[in-house]
Amino acid sequence: MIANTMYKALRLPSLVIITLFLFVASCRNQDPIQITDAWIRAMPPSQTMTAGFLRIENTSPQDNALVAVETAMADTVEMHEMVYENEMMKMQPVPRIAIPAGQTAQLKPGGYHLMLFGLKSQPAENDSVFLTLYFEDQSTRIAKAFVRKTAQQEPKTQPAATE
Ligand SMILES: [Cu+2]
Repeated sequence: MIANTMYKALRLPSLVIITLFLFVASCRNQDPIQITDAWIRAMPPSQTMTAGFLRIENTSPQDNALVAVETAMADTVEMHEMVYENEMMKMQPVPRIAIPAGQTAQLKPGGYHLMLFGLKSQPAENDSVFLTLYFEDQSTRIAKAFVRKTAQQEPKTQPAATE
């Protein structure tokens, strides 16, 4: 009887502690940098370069920026922006792509994008490629990008799926 009462007395606080622990653990697992929709444009075999796109959400209260990208499948990766100059759209390298606190940087056709130069192999459609992303806060992420011919259609009625 005494043992049973003690057991009951112990049980409630330990449940609370476990719940708190799980809550803290789940907060810690939530990466403030969320990368979604990473893809590389499939190119004809004669091409030695291609473009890459992704969405980077910064859920933290600190500003951040993408400062460099690497992949094993290309000699170099540059970050580019599109600018309108002399009545023409042209692209040029940028040293960083800002991701302000609470905002999302969109790398997409017609805007910011990655350029992969010196492809070591020709990525086939539906292959996946790993990109190493370097951020201004000294952190690094690995993103899995799928090889596609065109941007995936944005769902009109539902929010985009997150990984
Ligand atoms: Cu470019």
